[in-house]
Amino acid sequence: MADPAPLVRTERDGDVACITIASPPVNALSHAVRSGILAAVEAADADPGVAAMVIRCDGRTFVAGADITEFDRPAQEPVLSTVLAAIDASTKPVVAAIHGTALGGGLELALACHWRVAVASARVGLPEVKLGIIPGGGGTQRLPRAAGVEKALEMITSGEMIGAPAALAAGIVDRVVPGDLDREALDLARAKAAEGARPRLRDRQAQAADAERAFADARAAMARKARGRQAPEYAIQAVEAAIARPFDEGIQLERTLCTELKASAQSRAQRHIFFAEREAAKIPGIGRDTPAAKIGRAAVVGAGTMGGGIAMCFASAGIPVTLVETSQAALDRGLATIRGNYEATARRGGLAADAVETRMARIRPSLDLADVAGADLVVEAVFEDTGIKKAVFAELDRHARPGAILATNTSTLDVDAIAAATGRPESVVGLHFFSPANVMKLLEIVRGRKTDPAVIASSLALAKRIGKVPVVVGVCDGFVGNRMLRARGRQAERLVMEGALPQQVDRVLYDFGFPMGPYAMGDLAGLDIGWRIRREKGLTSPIADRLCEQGRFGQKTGAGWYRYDGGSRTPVPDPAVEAIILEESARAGIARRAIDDGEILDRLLLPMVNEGARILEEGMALRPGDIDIVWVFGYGWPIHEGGPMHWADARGLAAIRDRMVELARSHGEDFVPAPLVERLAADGKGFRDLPPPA
Ligand code: T1G
Repeated sequence: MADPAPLVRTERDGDVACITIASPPVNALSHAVRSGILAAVEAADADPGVAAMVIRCDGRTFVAGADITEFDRPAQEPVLSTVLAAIDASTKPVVAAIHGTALGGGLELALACHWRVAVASARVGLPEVKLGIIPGGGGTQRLPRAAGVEKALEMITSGEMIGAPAALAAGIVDRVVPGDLDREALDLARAKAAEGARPRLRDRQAQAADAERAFADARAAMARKARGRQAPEYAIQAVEAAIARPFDEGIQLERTLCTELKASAQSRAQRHIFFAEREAAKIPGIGRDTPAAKIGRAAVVGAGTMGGGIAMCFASAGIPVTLVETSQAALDRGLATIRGNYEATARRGGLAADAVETRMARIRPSLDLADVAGADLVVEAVFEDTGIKKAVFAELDRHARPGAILATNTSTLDVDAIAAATGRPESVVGLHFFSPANVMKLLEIVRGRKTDPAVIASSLALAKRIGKVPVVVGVCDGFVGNRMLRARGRQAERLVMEGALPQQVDRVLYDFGFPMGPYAMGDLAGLDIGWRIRREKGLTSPIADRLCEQGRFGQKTGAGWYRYDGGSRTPVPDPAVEAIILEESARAGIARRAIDDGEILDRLLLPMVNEGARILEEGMALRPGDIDIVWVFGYGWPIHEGGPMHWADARGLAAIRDRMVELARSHGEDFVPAPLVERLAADGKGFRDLPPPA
């Protein structure tokens, strides 16, 4: 057998050594790649026939960073900093030629070079914080020296990428080239060799307009945006060292902090989410050869909160969309809300002013359902009622073109029953967006009994195009997310009946890392919907029913579980609510007791884990990681806790099972361990040990 192609090779172009990294798919810096670069740089430096070097990549991108799959193993020499030290020590100029994305260790490699040339479409960033770590190849020391402290802090703490033109303006790349990247890089290398120029970022002083203020601002921003996460604070400390200490000391500190974070539970959780997000898009039986329809035009039926938000998703992604309502007033209201949302984003600087009009122009309002005829995909977002939805689908069946995808945005109803209202159930799928649909990343793709695999493939491709994170789920009451939410909600209600107050329950979840607890969330969503559904089904919820009877529907009425004074969105605990709670506890004959935070957390989260296990047993989710993705991207489960199934694994499933058994004694069946929990715990395993779906 022929030797495999080398991951790093050197070719000579005159007196320039062109070092190419060829390690698909993203040229990650695995041990073999690091060794290859080091050997190539040292060889070129020692070769008297070489005057300069270019480092470039084959394939779709420059180096996208360290190889994340190696993080669980001890670091093996040459580590990245050893490779970069060799570039620092090089007696010949080294030019990085960047296309695609230079991320993490990839950007650090480029920053260690003497010059950086990029194509205009290239993007660069240090996304390490998104994996719960900080850069470990000198990024926290070289980026502030290249771009200044303010810019470096912004990029390193957010992890966001910037485009080549912005990188040029910031001083991160030296040239953006319109034409042949390799040619330009080679020419530059030769010219610099002739000049004898070899500027190193390590020799520069990092500049700051107002360093003290920059660090204080970064800390304040992170306290808001990354509450509970360690990595951003460590990143700030490392950047502080970039101005306060000599380069080599800064590198040392960065390395220590990065190594500590790599071993942390938070980083393990965030890496789990990185890979789970990519796994979730892989569905057995659906491959590259499954034909996915190109969505040229979409239609949305219903211009309410959900429908309007969904239409925005399409318009923002450049997909023209027909928005259908039954009355002009409803249509006008819907369009005004959409415009208001876009304008608000533009005011905050998130959107160019003319982009508001471009996007609005992509939305074609209509009062005639027959107008869905031109669409490749129709999303129904009408009132949550099976009868109404079936009637809409019967109509869609008449008007939509053959082969169009017919999607329902139902959050609870039976997608198979809705599909049966059409003569083409194979074209019907659930596309469950989360509110607000233009903001929340999660998309549950609900696969009906008869849904064609090509429709699933198209839905997955569409999700990627509109920037959503898709998870394919089966048809069951509440699908994955809301089904588990209900398990949590039952306990939230009981905790309040037994002795806790809404603000205590909410605080425990907030402290865990959720943006808000169930009571604040209920007030935000509105309590009247649940009340109406309970009445229809003949159900009661003593405290919530009384709040609704008093017209306390949540934020929109200025009062719900909390008070909202003068139109404020800040929940204020309300003695009137406490009085109702005490009365209802007494009426139910419950002697209230103090409930500690630990019990509250277990009572809320363990039933979710248990319900998640049942969802897996029933095959309603393909993998535990899919459930984690639903919770992180749809419900604000803190990413550094990795989602409910990862959280249970991290705590140890045997310990989880034991605690469930203990709680089941006094709190009933929500805590009786699901057979899957029992089985895995008995074998000393976790959800992560389940075999991949076949
Ligand atoms: N390591 C290992 N595998 C990776 C990888 C990486 N860095 N990046 C991507 N993959 C795999 C991914 O799992 C998938 O595999 C395939 O490549 C294609 O990815 C020392 C500490 C580059 C923008 O965080 O953001 O550098 O599923 O589906 O949409 O400071 O991948 O096909 O089997 O996402 O075109 C910092 C992470 C590391 C970049 C491409 N770097 N990657 O997006 O394809 S830490 C990152 C991405 C670090 C140093 C340190 C994206 C992408 P599979 P994909 P894509």
